[in-house]
Amino acid sequence: MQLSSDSALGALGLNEAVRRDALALGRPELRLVRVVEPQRSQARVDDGEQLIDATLYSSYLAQLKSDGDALAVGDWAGLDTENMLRLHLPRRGLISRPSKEGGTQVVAAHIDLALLVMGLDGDWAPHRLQRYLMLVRRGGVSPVVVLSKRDQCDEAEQRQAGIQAMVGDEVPVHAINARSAEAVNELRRYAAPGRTLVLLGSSGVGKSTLTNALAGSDQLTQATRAYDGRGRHTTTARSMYRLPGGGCLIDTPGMRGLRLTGAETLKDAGFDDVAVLAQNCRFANCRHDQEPGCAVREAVGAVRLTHYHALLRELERTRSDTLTGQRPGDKHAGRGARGRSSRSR
Ligand SMILES: Nc1nc2c(ncn2[C@@H]2O[C@H](COP(=O)(O)OP(=O)(O)OP(=O)(O)O)[C@@H](O)[C@H]2O)c(=O)[nH]1
Ligand SMILES: [Mg+2]
Ligand SMILES: [Zn+2]
Repeated sequence: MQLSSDSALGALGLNEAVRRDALALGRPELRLVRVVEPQRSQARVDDGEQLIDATLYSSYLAQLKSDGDALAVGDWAGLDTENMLRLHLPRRGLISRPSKEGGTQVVAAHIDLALLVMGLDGDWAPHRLQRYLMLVRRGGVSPVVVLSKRDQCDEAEQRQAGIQAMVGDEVPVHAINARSAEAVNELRRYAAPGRTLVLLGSSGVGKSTLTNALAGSDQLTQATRAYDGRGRHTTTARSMYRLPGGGCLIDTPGMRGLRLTGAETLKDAGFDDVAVLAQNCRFANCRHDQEPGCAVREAVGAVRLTHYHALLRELERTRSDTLTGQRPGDKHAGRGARGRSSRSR
């Protein structure tokens, strides 16, 4: 594949792994481009130097359709001399969600970091944030929590502390007013050449406001925007913007009804420590509830433990046997382990 200059592609978010994939592919007739805004059979792509309106080559489109797949924003793709897209590279850092039809829908590809935005106003729903966390971690993407509308909430600090307790110390949690300059300064640290960020969260939480502030307002005019029923601008397509310091940011439309697939694990939710601690509970089938000699209840804070139990119930409802993967110390591994005994470890 042909690659434009390292600095041009770095500004587009190209990292070493993708670069290697592109070079390993051969195909000297194709140029490496990044998908900025996909449509059904067309896509706006960036080759590092310019934006190009490309068309998906018929056999590539047919292949995608038969796989129940689609080109995604953030995909790295191969463009021929006729501005036809011929393929996309293997996806790393993938955000995908269960679709209504029972398959999966790719939300964004080649993502390094996801900014999970939740409003401190009426949008408040910690269990939903937990779902986003699992979705993101499952795709190999690091999460950062952004609590917006701090100016609309009197108890922002307590709520931020509560969320921090829920997600654990490894996940940064910011409480910001998306319309302030200070928000930009706080979040800008996550941008870097060779890195791609995505904004995820419900409609109206301030994703586009943040995009606007981080990427520069002139870029937002590129986005497909429409008024929703309440006379408000709402994002209708996923699009990618370059950030001034290098790297890029993908703005997405608000997700509705984010469901679990059952394939999520407690590890994805950041509860891998519970399984380890549970090895020291007195009872092998300890639910870490009222049992005497529970090692988890002592070590895990009350807030996190409440979220742990809520999530466990939710995951059990999805009747997944993936959840109960036979990780050492996971005392919930018994159920669902049947039928997988042939799989050696
Ligand atoms: N007061 C206040 N208003 C905010 C904040 N963040 C966003 N808003 C306002 O909330 C409204 C919705 O913001 P958007 O940025 O369009 O929300 P979005 O997340 O992009 O919404 P969708 O595109 O529908 O998914 C706008 O009027 C913003 O100005 C905030 O932190 N404080
Ligand atoms: Mg928006
Ligand atoms: Zn216990």
